[in-house]
Amino acid sequence: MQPQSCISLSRDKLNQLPEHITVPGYPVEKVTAGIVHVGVGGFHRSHEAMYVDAIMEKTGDLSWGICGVGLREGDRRMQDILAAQDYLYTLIEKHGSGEHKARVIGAMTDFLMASDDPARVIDQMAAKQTKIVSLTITEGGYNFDPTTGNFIANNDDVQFDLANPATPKTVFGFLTAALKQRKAAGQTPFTIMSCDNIQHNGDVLKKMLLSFIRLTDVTFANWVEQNVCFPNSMVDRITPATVDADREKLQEMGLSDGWPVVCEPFHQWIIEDLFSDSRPHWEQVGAQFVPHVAPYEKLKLRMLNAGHSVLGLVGSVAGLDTIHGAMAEPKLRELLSAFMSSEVMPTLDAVDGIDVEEYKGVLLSRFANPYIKDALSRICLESSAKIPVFLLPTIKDNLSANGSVQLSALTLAAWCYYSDKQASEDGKPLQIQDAMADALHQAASGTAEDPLAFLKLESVFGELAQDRVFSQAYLPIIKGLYNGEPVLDIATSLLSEHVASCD
Ligand code: CS2
Repeated sequence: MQPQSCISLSRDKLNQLPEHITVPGYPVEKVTAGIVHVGVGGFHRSHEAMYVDAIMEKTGDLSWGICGVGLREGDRRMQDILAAQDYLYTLIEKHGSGEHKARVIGAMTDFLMASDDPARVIDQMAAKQTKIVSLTITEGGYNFDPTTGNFIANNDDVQFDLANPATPKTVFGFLTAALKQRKAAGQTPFTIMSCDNIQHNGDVLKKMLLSFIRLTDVTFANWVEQNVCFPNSMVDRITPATVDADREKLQEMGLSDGWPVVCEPFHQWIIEDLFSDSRPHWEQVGAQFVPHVAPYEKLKLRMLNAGHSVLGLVGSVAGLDTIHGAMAEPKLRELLSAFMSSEVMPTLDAVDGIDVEEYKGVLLSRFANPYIKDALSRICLESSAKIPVFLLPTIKDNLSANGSVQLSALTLAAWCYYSDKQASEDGKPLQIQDAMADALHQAASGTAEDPLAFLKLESVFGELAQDRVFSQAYLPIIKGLYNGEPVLDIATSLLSEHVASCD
């Protein structure tokens, strides 16, 4: 039950909210949509939408609001909840000191479910006032084959879109239809901005979209190639899934919000300054526009995201539940720190203005924030799309430079154990939430007969199983795990071997 003094979030109640909840200083009803965003999840709401809210607050230019688009049926709940509260929601920043700061974000103007009315989504993207179409569709949403980097065309939805261009289902179909309208109207195209954790995210998106368009219209693909900008970007803010306790906490603060978003105080956005049309001056609210994003992306994906996967996969097998819980386990914390220093840092490029040691220290304290309560299950979901982006490039670089791959091998072995047993070492069930769940389970379950069976899943690992150096690192680890040696003991012996080899 809602406490009596608790107010339900809506535009007309904004001026009644308690003082400790920050509300937009601009008139939210006057915001218009200059951005269409596909994939309105927690991360979009804690990151890009927060920057949009901040820039509108700072400049009073209200033409940069966001019209959300949901492509999956699973997005409908978000649409229903946001629509019921005039597209407002609360962002709760959880500081390491225990302080919670709540702020209502007024950046969203609307939310369209693509399957309800595909033409409306196309029109919204094609409308002259739309300057940017941005995406957070997860690493798996880009439809690329992780081993070849090519577009996967033999997929039902892609085939549907090729046959039904006016009523598409995929992001590629919508972008194509909207860009065609824009071109036919003789208008400047919108910028297409990926905000997903993929190295060269803009370039990858461009390549995927052009491959899709080329299947039916080479001339139009050439026009898109020459006229549409796809900036690369590095995005960062740890955003765990919202749980009921977050809603209750907000109610105690006097506000009822069906789906607030929680996050850490830290946020970073580094964007390549490459836009087809105008853009918000996000640099005035903390974003950085740079000519080359690649070194920043590489740093973040390999240190933070892969670091998360190390804690997520090894920690889950060890029976732990959360990132901060994993950080409180000294063996895991040490494993993570050694992984970053000895396997990731040697593969990084110099990054302007960033001291990588310091960056690592900040990461370790971000991960240790006990109020974030980031579930390892969130980190482990869709690992088949994450590991090829976050970790395999590091392994590849180390293999070609004679670098160390042992701690990466331990992470892959833990993933194999997880996928095979679907339980932690102490018997707690672990669910595989992954588009490739069956293939992962099937490959991993061959391990007892062939210890390299998991790595032979070529659609994820490419030719890694055939690399002698890697398999020499992996084999004793996987055998140890399957012989009942605890994963954290294996980590400890790898770390002591590592220290001995550095002496
Ligand atoms: C996480 C990311 O999904 C994951 O595995 O590593 O969601 C991570 O929390 C964000 O990229 C932080 O910016």
